[in-house]
Amino acid sequence: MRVRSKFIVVEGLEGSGKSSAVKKIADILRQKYGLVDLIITRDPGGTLLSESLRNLIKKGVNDELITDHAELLMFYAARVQLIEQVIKPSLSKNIWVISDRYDLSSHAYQGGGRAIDVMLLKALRNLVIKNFQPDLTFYLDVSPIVGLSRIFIRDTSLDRIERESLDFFNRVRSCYRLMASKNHRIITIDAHQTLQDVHKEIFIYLKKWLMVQGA
Ligand code: Z5A
Repeated sequence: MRVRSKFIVVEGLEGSGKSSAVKKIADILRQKYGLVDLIITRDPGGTLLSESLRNLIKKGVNDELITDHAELLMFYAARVQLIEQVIKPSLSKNIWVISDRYDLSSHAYQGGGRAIDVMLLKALRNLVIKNFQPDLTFYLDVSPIVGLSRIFIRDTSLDRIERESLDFFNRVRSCYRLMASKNHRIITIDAHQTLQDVHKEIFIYLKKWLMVQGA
């Protein structure tokens, strides 16, 4: 591919189909565009430290309450490590990066869900990641009831965040939708459709976007 490497992110509530969308995007880039230099990663995760933080965040430590601010800082610690150790070095070697979640998740879950002050989130983002943003984000929009029921069918043991209330996930979703409506680099896909239709929409948009990029 002649186009310089890009950073593409998939966002959404649990059960929105992010993981399969990430794989689909990679398949499209490899099979239809012959791209070989491509990695898939996830946030939180993608490095040893970030994967350890991911475990801590999801499982907690015994019964100790994790405060909202401690949780937020763990997400940013995991993210900065992923950016500096994996994402930026890959892009600089012209390797494309596709990530399951990124910074928008903190705004939706910690800002929307936990109601952490937006000024604090912005300050942290400016301090830690500055202007480093994805070239393109697909936001898979699904209602919490549909998303969580898909997850529950897959696995009946829920992690610390998945055990939050429906109100929490409704706030997360509202925040995602609001932010997607304000940013032209975030493409909303209706994830209530069949997986096949979701993937078809992703393909159509990606194809158009790549053409604009000169592919
Ligand atoms: N979090 C945060 O709070 N702040 C942050 O800054 C960041 C994250 C970065 C990460 O956990 C948790 O951290 C997450 C947000 C929070 N917490 N919660 N709750 P995770 O990575 O383990 O969880 P996840 O990101 O939500 O992944 P997931 O549960 O695997 O969801 P998914 O990737 O969207 O789902 P999937 O594996 O693609 O699909 C799930 C199932 O649904 C599967 O059986 C599919 O076949 C089915 N599915 C998906 N789409 C469809 C459609 N369209 N039709 C029918 N069935 C479908």
